[in-house]
Amino acid sequence: MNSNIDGTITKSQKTDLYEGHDYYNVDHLLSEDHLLARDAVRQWVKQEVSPIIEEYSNRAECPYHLFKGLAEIGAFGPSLPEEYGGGGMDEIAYGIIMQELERGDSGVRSMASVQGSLVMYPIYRFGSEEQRKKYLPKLGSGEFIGCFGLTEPDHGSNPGGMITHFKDDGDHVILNGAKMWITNSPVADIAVVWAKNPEGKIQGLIVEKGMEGFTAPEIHGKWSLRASITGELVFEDVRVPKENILPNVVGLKGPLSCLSKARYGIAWGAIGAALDCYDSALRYSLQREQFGKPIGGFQLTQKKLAEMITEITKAQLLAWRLGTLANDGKATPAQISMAKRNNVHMALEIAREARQIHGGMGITNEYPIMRHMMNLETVLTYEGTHDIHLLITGMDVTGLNAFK
Ligand code: TGC
Ligand code: FAD
Repeated sequence: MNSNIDGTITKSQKTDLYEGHDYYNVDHLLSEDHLLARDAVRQWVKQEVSPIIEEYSNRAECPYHLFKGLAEIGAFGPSLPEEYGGGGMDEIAYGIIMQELERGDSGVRSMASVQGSLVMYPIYRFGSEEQRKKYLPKLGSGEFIGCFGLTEPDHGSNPGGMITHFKDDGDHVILNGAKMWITNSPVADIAVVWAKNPEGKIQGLIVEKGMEGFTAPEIHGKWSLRASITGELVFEDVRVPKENILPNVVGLKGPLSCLSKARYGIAWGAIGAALDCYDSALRYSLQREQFGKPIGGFQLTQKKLAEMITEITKAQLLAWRLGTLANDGKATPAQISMAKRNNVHMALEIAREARQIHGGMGITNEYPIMRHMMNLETVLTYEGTHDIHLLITGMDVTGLNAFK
C-alpha cells in the first residue's frame, strides 16, 4: 500500500469518491454556514484523512499530525466561544463537523470529541477564569493535546463507584488511583481527571504531563479504533496544585455533563460512518456484475440498499431535531442517549450489510467497510454502552431506576 521502505507513510493516490446522500433533503433545514462548514471538513477529510487512514489503521498507529489540521478546520469545540479557543458556531454545526470527520474514521472523530467536548468543555464550563486562559487557547489551536479520565479498571458503566481519590496537602492535593481506556492518554499534555475528594465527592482535576508519579502507558492489541491511541492513567502520590482543581462543579453530574456533549457529537458522527459504507456499497453494487448483470439489479441487494438509506434518513432527521433542541438549550440527557444509541447501532448494522454487498472484497482494506465496522464496535461501547443508553431511556419513560 502506501508504506515506504523506511516505514513512513505517504498519501495513497486512490481518489476518495465519496458523495453525501440526503434522501429527504435535510440540507434544506441547514443554514449556509452549516453547509460551508460541512463542505470544508469534507474536503479536508478527502485530502488529509482518506489517503492515509487505511495504512495508519493497518499499523495501529495514530496520525498525530492531524491534530494541527483538526484545529485549523475548527473541529475542537466548534460550539464553544471563540475567545476560549472554540469555533463560536451552533450545535448543528458541531454535529455536522463530527459527521464529516467520522465519515473519514471514528478515531479521527474521537480525537476531536475528546479534545473539544471532554477536555475544553469541562475547563470552559467548570474551570476558573485563570484555568480557561491558561489551557483553552492551547487546546483549541492543537498545541496541547488533552485527555479525559473517568473510566477505571473496575468502574466502567458505573463511574460513580470510582476509587481514584485525593487527599489534602496544604496548597496541593495528593492523587492516587488509575484510569483505564483513555483516548490519547499516552500523548496528552494534560488530563482532565475525575476523582473523589476527602469527603468522597467527585471533582475534576487538571493533571499535567511530567508531574511526578503520573504515567500514561499505552494499551496495545486493539482490533477497533486502531488509528486512535488509547492508554491508562496511573497516579502514584501525584502532587497536584489546588489551583488545578475545577472549582465550579462537585459530583458525578460534572463528568456526565461532558459526556452529554460528546454523546451528542457521536449521534451525528455515526451517521458519517454509515454514509461512507452506504456510498461504497451503492457504487460497488452498480459496478460489480454477476449472472450477467450488476448485483444492484437483484432484489435482495436492493432490499439491503433501500433499508440502509431508510435507516440513514431516520438517523439524519433524529440528529437534526436533536440539534435544534440543543440550540435552544432543551436537549435532555435522555434524548441524547436515545440518539447516540440508535445512530451508532444503525451505523454498525449498515456496515455489516455493506460488507455483504462487497462480497469477499468487503473484508479487505481496499474498501473502508471493515475499518468502520471494527471502529463502530468501540463507538457502541464507549460514552455509555448500547445497553446503558437503553436503560437511561427506560428510566426516563417509566420513572423507575434500573441501576439502583
Ligand atoms: P445518577 O445518580 O443517575 O446521576 C448522578 C448525577 O448526574 C446527573 N446526570 C447527568 N448530568 C448531565 N448529563 C447527563 N448525561 C447526566 N446523567 C446523570 C444526575 O442528574 C445526578 O445529578 P445530581 O445533581 O442529582 O447529583 O448516576 P448513577 O451513578 O446512577 O449513574 C447513572 C449512569 C449509569 C447512567 C451513568 O453513570 C452513566 O452514564 N454510565 C455510563 C458511563 C460512561 O458513559 N462512561 C463514558 C466514559 S468517557 C468515554 O467513553 C470517552 S470515549 C472518548 C472518545 O474517544 O470519543
Ligand atoms: P462494563 O461497564 O464492565 O460493561 C460490560 C457489559 O456489562 C456491557 O455490555 C454493559 O452494557 C453491561 N452492563 C453494565 N452494567 C449494566 C447494567 N446495570 N445493566 C445491564 N447491563 C450492564 N473512558 C474514559 O473515561 N475516557 C476515554 O477517553 C475513553 N476512551 C475509550 C476508548 C476506547 C477505545 C474504549 C474501548 C473505551 C474508552 N473509554 C473511555 C471507556 C468506555 O467508556 C467504557 O469502556 C464503557 O463505559 C464501558 O465500560 P467497561 O468497558 O468497563 O464495561
